[in-house]
Amino acid sequence: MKDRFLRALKKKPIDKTPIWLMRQAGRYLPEYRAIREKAGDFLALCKTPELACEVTLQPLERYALDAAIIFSDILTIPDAMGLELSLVENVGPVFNKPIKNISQIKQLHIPDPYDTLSYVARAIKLANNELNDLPLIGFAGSPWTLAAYMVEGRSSRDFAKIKKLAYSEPEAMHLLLEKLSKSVTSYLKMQIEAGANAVMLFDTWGGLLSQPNYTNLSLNYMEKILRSLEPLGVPSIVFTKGGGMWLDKIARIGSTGVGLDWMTDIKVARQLIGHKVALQGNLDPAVMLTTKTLIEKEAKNILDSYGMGSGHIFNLGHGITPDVPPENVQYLVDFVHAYSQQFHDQSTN
Ligand code: 1CP
Repeated sequence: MKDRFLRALKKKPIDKTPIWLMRQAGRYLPEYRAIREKAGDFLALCKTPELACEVTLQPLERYALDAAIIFSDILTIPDAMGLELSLVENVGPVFNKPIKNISQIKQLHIPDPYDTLSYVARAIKLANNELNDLPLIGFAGSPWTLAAYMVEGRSSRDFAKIKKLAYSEPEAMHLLLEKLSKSVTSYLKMQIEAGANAVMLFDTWGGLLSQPNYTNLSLNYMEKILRSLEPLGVPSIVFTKGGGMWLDKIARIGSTGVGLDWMTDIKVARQLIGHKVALQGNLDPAVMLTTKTLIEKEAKNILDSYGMGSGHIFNLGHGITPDVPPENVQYLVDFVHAYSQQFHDQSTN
C-alpha cells in the first residue's frame, strides 16, 4: 500500500500503521556520511539537488518506510534572507550574520523562493521521479523556531536572547515573525507545486514559551501559514516539541495531523484531539540506542496505547540521533508493520 501514510493522515482505512522517522536521512547512515564527505559541507549537500535527492532516497532503499522527507534544513530560509548559514563541526548550525538589532529586522527581505530557494524545488522534482508514488513530505520551520536561531545565531540551551527580545521589543518581534510567516508560506507553496504530497511545520522551540506567548508568537503564525495553504488541499502536520499541554489549541489551527513528542501520552492525546486530527509519533529517540527487545516493548506500548483504527502515523518523538545502529531502525520499521495489523480491519483492504 503506497498511500498508507496519506490515508492514515486522513483517517481512511489502512492495512498497517505507517511509519517514517524524523531525520531519517542523516548521520546514523554510513552512506549519508560518505556522500556528505563527497559534497564537502552540509549546505553544499542541501543546495545540490542531485545529492539532496540521493540522500532523501537512502533510508528508503534500506527500510520499508511509508514516506520520504525531502533532504534539506529548516534554516535554508534565514540563509536565503542573507544571514549566511554554515554548519560548524561540534557546534551545529551557525549564522555568520545573526540579527542583533531592530534595524536589521526592518531591513530583512522576504525571499522569492523561486529564486534563492529553487534548489529545494528541483530536489523535490528529482526525488518524486524516483519514488514510484510513495509520498514525499515537504517541510519548513515555524516562524518562532526560525526566529530563535536567527537572533541567537546558533542553537542555545535556553534561547534567552530571543525571549528577551520577545518581552522587551514586542513590535520588532512581531515584525520578524510576520516576515518569516510570509517567507514560510511562499516556500511551502513552492514545495507543494514542485510535488510535495504533504507538508510539515517543525516548531522545535515552541515548548520554551509561556502559554500566552506560545499562542501569540508561535501558534497564531503557524495558523496563518496553514490557512493560506488550505486552498491547495495538501495535508499538513504541525509538531511543537514540548507542546503536549497545548494539544487542544494546536488541533484547532487547521492542520491534518499533529506530531507528538515522547513526553506526551498518545492515548490521552487521542482522547483529547483524535477526533479532529491524525497523530504522529512518539517513541523516545533514546530507545533507538538500546536493544531490539526494548525497542519492541516501547513500540508495542505506543501502538497499544493508540489502539484500534486509522489516524496514527508511527514516528519518533523527535529526530533520530547520529549514534543509532542502522539495524535498530530496520527492526523498528518491520515490527511496527507486523504488529500493527491487528489494529486495522483487514477485510476493508
Ligand atoms: O551532516 C550533518 O552533520 C548535518 C546534520 C543535519 C541534518 C542531517 C542538519 C544540521 N540538518 C539535517 C537535515 C534535516 N534537518 C532534515 C532532513 C530531512 C529528514 O531526513 O528528516 C530536517 C527535517 C531538518 C529539520 C531541522 N533542522 C530542525 C527541525 C527538526 C528537529 O530536529 O527539531 C531543526 C531544529 C534544524 C536545525 C538543525 N540543522 C542541523 C542541526 C544539527 C540542527 C539542530 C541544531 C540544534 O540542536 O538546535
